[in-house]
Amino acid sequence: MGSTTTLEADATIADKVSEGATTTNPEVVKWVTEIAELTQPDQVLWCDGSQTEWDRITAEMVEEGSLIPLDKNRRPGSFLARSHPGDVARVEDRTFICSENEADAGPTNNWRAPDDMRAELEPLFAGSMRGRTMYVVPFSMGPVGGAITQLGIEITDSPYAVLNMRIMTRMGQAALDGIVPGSEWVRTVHSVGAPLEPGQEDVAWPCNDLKYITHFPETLEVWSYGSGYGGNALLSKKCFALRIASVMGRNEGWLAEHMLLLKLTDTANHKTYHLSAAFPSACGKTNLAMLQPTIPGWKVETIGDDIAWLRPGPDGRLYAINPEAGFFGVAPGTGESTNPVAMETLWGNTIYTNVALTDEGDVWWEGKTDEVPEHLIDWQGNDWTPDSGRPAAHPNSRFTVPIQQTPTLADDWYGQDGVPLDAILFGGRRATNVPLVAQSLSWQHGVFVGATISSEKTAAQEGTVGELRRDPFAMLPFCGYNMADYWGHWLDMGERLGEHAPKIFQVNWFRKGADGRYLWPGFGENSRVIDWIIRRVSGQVEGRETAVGVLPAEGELNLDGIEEVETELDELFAIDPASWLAECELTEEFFGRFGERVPTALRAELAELRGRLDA
Ligand code: GTP
Ligand code: SPV
Ligand code: MN
Repeated sequence: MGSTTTLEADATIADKVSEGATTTNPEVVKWVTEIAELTQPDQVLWCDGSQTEWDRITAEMVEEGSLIPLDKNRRPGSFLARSHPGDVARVEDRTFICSENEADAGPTNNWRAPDDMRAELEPLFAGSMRGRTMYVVPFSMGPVGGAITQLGIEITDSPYAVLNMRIMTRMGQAALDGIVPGSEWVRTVHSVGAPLEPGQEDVAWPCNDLKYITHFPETLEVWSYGSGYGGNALLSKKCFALRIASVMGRNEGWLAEHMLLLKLTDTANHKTYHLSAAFPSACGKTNLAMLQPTIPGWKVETIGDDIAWLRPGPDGRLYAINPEAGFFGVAPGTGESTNPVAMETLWGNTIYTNVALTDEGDVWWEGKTDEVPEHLIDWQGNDWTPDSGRPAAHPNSRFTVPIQQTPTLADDWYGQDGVPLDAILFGGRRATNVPLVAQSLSWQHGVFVGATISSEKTAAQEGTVGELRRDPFAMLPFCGYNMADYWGHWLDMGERLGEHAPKIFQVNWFRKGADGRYLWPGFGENSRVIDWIIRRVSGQVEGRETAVGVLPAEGELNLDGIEEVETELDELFAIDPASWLAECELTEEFFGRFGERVPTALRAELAELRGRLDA
């Protein structure tokens, strides 16, 4: 069990640590002491990630009314949390990259000078943990000691964040032991920004109207204030593993990506392949990571669903790990028919956020079952019936579940050195224009495709759902440095990998017909597209070259059993030169935002695409 330290008088925190997670690293002790002096919590708890600690924190939260225990027979070890109605998604307009130079943050990020931001944050964090416990959460991203692994500590006053971090990361003593004097590790601080006066009663989901999600890439720090929501509060995730890690990767020659990771086995000859895919938030990563093929001949195993770190290995190939240890997945739309693997994974030990509660003490959300319950308590705690005229679960409601509960988990998730990638997919939600699948003509063309991806906005971030926006590499909200430099880094990676470079594909599960229906059945049927991709990678099919890339040639896409889709194929693969040329205009405008920093290779790709479309 973690040890509690009361911050009083003479003794230092180090003196008072006697059990649980402990460290003799003076750098860590000094930093924790400084943060405690700034934020003035009632007590400091060094977390060890144990079951005992979990049991105690969940019991306290249930007692205080900030967690609802679910029925033990239906969802053992599982809880429901309801957020403040204004704290349900990432806040991109309150997210800042505080690099020394504004140009290093680039035009797609909000920027503040580090000193200015520190000055702005200081009065907010001063005393922000008063009346609360300050938790010190050491964690490892990737297996401790792994070739691509990184370590960090999150200080937080949110027990909800602590529980989620225990699921999402390898948390505890082993991680803390890896943080030795002089080693590189990431310092992250989180406060919900809701200090309690003596005697003041707490609310179920403390947060502050004022929010700051700030990143200091040069000093490897994250400071997050005012929100309890996943991506704003679980600092290992988007803040560290993408925004800070992307900068570390640029400096050290690797890549931090918003990607799922999966393993494919061709069951006839036992050949294995590995694939990663970058889709924007709520655009199908979790679903593809847990794919159940509807065609014979393939076994799919899951390695990761949201973040992948990619690094060239000693043999010159590109190796990938999933640095996380759990899923923070979108609940709505997850059901037996769409994602049975997720449903099985969610048998227990899960924290649900903003889903509905059934009268039996189980959870429900839109799409979980075809049959809609007659009565529920909705995500805001109100009575709900099917004719209430509003969703029972928030569209961005989520589950947090340990990855080790996934029935399809690949052994590779445990591996120290990652898996070699054969193919990389880029995708988005596009009702028009973008074909079901297209292979890029080269690595350079693939980087152009990734750089120019656009997608309809989802509920994963504050803003207007459905609005089309550029989301390069699905990293628009997550790239911690100048996006144009990031494209350059990808081009450099291609040079370095040479003939070992994975093949790059663009996919779109979301194309719609004139009647507004999806043309492609999606979900398990996406295995047909993956099948074609792997047959391209292994040189078994030719495809046909078009202006936008190589598409499946007549008969190459396996449609056995879904012959009715045959009639949609023309529309699914239609390439309208006029609309593509119009997109090229927008791409030129988009590149214009980055000025001279856009790699010339990408401008050349744009010119070549226009040439092919004109031909
Ligand atoms: P983040 O966790 O936000 O990064 O998202 P994600 O990319 O992991 O998204 P996820 O897999 O959870 O999918 C989000 C939504 O897309 C869900 O509502 C799914 O039902 C829907 N979805 C996923 N795959 C498909 C598909 O192949 N076709 C269609 N039509 N919808 C899909
Ligand atoms: C996303 O929005 O891409 C997520 C959820 O994966 S969060 O961790 O909240 O960013
Ligand atoms: Mn994500």
